[in-house]
Amino acid sequence: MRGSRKYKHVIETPDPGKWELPGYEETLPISEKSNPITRELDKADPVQLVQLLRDCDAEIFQEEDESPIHYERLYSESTLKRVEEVAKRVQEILKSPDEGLIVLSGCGTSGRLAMLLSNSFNRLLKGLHKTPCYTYIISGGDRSIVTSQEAPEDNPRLGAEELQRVCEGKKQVVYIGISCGLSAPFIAGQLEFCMKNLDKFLPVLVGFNPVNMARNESIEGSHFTFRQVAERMQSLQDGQRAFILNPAVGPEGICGSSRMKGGSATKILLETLFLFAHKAESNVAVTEKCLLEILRTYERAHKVTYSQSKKIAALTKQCATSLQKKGHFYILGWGTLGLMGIMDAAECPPSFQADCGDVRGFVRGGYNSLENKEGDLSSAGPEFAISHDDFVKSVLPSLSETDTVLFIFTLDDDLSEVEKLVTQVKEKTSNVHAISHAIAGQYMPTSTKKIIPNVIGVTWPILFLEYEGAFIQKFQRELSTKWILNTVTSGAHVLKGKVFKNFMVDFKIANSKLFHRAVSVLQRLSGHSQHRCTEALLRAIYGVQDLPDQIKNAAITKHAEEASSKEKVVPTAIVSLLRSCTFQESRARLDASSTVRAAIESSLNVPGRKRGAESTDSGGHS
Ligand code: F1P
Repeated sequence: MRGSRKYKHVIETPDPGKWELPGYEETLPISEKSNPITRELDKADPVQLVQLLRDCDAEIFQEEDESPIHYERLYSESTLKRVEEVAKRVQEILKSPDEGLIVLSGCGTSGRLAMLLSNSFNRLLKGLHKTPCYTYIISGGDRSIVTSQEAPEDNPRLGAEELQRVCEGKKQVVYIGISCGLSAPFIAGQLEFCMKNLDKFLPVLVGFNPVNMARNESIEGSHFTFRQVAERMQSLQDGQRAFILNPAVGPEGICGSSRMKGGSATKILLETLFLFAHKAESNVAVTEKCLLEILRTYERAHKVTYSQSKKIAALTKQCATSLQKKGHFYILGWGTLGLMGIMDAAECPPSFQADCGDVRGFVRGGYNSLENKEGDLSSAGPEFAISHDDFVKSVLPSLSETDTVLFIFTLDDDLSEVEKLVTQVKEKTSNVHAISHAIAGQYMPTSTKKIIPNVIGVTWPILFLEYEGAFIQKFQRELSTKWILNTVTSGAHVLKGKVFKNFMVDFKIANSKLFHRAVSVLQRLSGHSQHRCTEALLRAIYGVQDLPDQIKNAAITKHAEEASSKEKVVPTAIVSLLRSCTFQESRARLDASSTVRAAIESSLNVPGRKRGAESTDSGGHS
């Protein structure tokens, strides 16, 4: 395939994976398939783990091929063309910022990225003495930036109301709804609202599944499914009244974890689109070549980042050691790199049932630096304390040798401040690491080098670009940091036994998408029917062996509400299915086992159990 590549690539993208072949986990959308690259992720050592996740990330840049099912990709002509079309519409807003607005909206990681991007491009405009015209919406409001609030994701009405509120008084709105899995009801509600008001709104959907794989379960409190909404948008696309940007980027390294590739691809795709729009607005002649040049800087970021694989592996191992010893992993960042730490930490509880204190992110300047709409939220609870001062006040006194602290900065940040904080931390723990971003020719001062024992030094080539060049550099650093952190925290939880093969097996069922994912994982691991797996899951959620009709017939959001405060729900259901035992016995076995993974492994090896069920292809978006 490589010979037929149209574009000159910066990195070697993997050959097309088995996931693209007809019949591979056929009933599942790409975003929920298990990636063949990471099938043995749970048996990998830290070095292999980083290599496997690196290869998964490289798939983002893979080109469309000529296999029987060929998916549209980031570099496909059709994708690039649509990016250009949307960029033109963004330019119209940039020309009359008082009347227009560009709204980015998403749930969870997608919403956090919506904030990051809207702030970045407003800053870019302010630097040119122009009026900021970007804004963001995150389901659950600004609290969801720092912590995971998954339930509002299920509410299409909330989404539509919030969009209407944000756009009041505006004449033209480019609305960009991000849902990596083409699945969030909150976003479906907003798209539906836009399509009812096409004179004012241009709806744009961003995600990483083809439309025929969009979620097709009915949405509570509405008459449409996500797929129906996406199909209507598709029919409006010919007349350029709506757009869908949905290149395939391959399944996640950890099945369904859209914070990883989904989040990275969102950042790459939308930053490229906006940079392109801004370039054109400044009357620079823009061509497809321009788009490709921007995309290539991201490919270069992949190469530069993973050239540090050995050190990333060492940090992953250290983070895992801390978590295994019931210690903590603290991430202290400067500027938007601090936000990358907060974003990463926020996803550990829902993905791995981590305690919200296990991995925590802090940013210099706290909420002032985040520039979130609702301002200082630190009074909302201890987990909302996110400044370095908060760290010094509330964490430092109890910091110990079991904890690991990671500092993330650029060599342009105030290094005396970094050194001061490192010195304080070193009095409590020797496990101090750093990610330091430099531009070629910049060197870390000896005083800093001396006090930080383990530094992942990422050096970026100088970009001879005009004003936007500085932003591209910032975007590269953010993405690189995101890749490292996703790898480190996901990898550490794999090493902690929270993943079986490449399936999350101990995640929080906090909304309907996650409920369906749980049933699908149960089917794939046990080989049992959807009905039997759903019942096993309900027993684990409600803690009853005989399920009354009242439970069986309750809405999925009710199950999610009940499950969100419970522990080990998914593992209990898995072990009970594998051993055909009660949920109580299953729970007791899990409690006696060293890790969730070990309990599942030993249950699979029970004598007399039907082998091979774990490879059964079933479940998915109905
Ligand atoms: C939204 C999201 C993810 C998060 C988790 C739950 O997904 O909140 O960001 O990592 O998996 O769902 P999506 O709507 O962007 O697919």
